[in-house]
Formats: sequence, C-alpha cells, structure tokens
Amino acid sequence: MKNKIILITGSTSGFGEAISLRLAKKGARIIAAGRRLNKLLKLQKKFGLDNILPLELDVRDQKKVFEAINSLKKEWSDIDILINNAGLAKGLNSSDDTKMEHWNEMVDTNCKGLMYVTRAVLPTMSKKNKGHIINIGSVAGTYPYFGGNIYGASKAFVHHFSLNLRADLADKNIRVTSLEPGAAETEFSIVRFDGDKDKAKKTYDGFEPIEAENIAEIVEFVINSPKNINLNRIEVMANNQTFAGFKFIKN
Ligand code: NDP
Ligand code: 8X3
Repeated sequence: MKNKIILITGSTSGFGEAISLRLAKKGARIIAAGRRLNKLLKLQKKFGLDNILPLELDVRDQKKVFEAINSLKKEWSDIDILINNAGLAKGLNSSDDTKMEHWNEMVDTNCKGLMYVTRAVLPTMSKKNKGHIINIGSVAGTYPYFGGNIYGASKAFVHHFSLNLRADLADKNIRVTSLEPGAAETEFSIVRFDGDKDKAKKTYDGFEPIEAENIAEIVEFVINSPKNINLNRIEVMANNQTFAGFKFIKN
C-alpha cells in the first residue's frame, strides 16, 4: 500500500472519504476527487501535501475529466489504482412518476462519469502492464426494488462494464473488481431525497446499516489480495438486509 498512487472519485463523503482516510493512513498517496473542494482540502490538511492531492472534479464533464487526469504532475501521474466510487441515486418513485432530470443525473454520473474517468486513466495502466480498478456498484444492480429503476440499471451497468473491462485488460495485468454494497448510512439518502434529512434518516430507523468504514476495510482487502487472483465481484449487505420476495398482484 505504501506510496501507491490511488485515484478515488467521490472522496468528499461516505465510502470515498472513509476509503481515502483508511488508505492514506496506510501510507498510500491519494488523488482525492470530488466537487466540494473545501472537503478535499481538509483531507489534505490532515495528511499533508505529499499524501493527498485534492482534485476538484465533476465526473460528468468529459473534457475536464481528461484534462485533469492528463495534466497531473509527474509525481502524481503514475496511477496504480483507480477507485470509481462517485455516484448517486435520485428519487425513489415509480418509473411513471419520476423527474427526467433525476434519471439523466444518475446516468451521467454513475455510467458516463465512471466511463470517462476509467478511459482517461487506462493508458497509464496499460503502458506499465499493471493496475487495479475497483468500481463501486450496488446490490441494486442485481436485485430490483420499487423505485430503484434507473439507479439499479446504472449499477447493473457498473457490474457488467467491470466484467467487460476485465475481459479486455487481463492480458495487461490489470485487475478489475466490482464491489457491490447494500444499504449504508452515508449522505446517499440525503442526496436521493434532495436534501430532506428527516426522510433520509427514516430509511435507517431501527436498522443497522453497513458503515462506510466496513467498505473501506473491504477495499483494503481487495487491494492487498494476492497478485495471482482477481476478485471479480464482491456483494455485501448489512446482516439485517435481504432480498425482497416476489410480489403477487391480486384482484
Ligand atoms: P455519498 O453521497 O456520501 O457520497 C457520494 C460521493 O460521490 C460524494 O463524495 C460526491 O462528492 C461524489 N459525487 C457525486 N456526484 C459527483 C460528480 N458529478 N462528480 C464527482 N463526484 C461526485 O454516498 P456514498 O458514499 O454512499 O456513495 C458512494 C458510492 O457508493 C456511490 O456510487 C453509490 O451509488 C454507492 N453505493 C452506496 C450505497 C449506500 O447505501 N450508501 C450502497 C451501494 C452503493 P461531491 O458531492 O463533493 O462531488
Ligand atoms: C444503495 C443500496 O440497497 O439502498 O446502492 O439500494 S440500496
């Protein structure tokens, strides 16, 4: 882990922040990306200029993503590991009652943003025949639930894109892992419900969700896994979350 250069998108809160903190403590050099620069600067203050590079970035902006990654200074440009974590859900309504801008925002961030960052980083990894991409998917990409619609579909994209990346890149010694968590209490539901903190809180009432630190620990395990294996896909849920049963619509 020591001195590995790790680009983590969505380092400003939740999983991304916990992963950044954990790996920085282990001596990794983190390129911490996100839109809220003040939060990235706090990380830098904690670990120092040599260990954290704040990268103010909206992953939806294709041009800026490529510019930002292509203009990294020499001491930061040799990225060893990419963690595509930035993402969001917007809304929990039925498909016939959703805002089109919510659907676009999820596709633009979770699918297209992840696609841009990956494509921008890949030349560095394939040139040195080494690398690891960890994509944060979701159980919502496998199991449908009411209101999951485009969020779940965008995470199914993350899952399948990860497997296809691996098919392309295995002979370049680039590992790819799709890490697919269930419900965790981060800023996720606050964002999903457009800033309604009370509604977000109710999602987790009486429930013990995954903690961001659990995911950071799994990411560290994935990175440290023996070099002769590739963890293709990891699915993790809280101990008290499980799949919905089939629904019968009766007259
Ligand atoms: P948070 O809302 O706490 O964190 C989301 C992060 O994504 C923030 O750092 C945010 O940074 C960043 N982000 C969002 N949009 C953009 C953008 N356009 N450009 C750059 N960064 C962006 O949620 P989580 O930590 O829970 O979510 C992290 C990932 O985990 C997401 O992909 C989410 O779908 C996934 N996930 C979450 C689960 C949960 O229950 N919490 C379960 C399964 C998967 P900023 O706003 O500063 O740009
Ligand atoms: C979020 C996980 O279970 O809330 O990706 O959909 S869940």
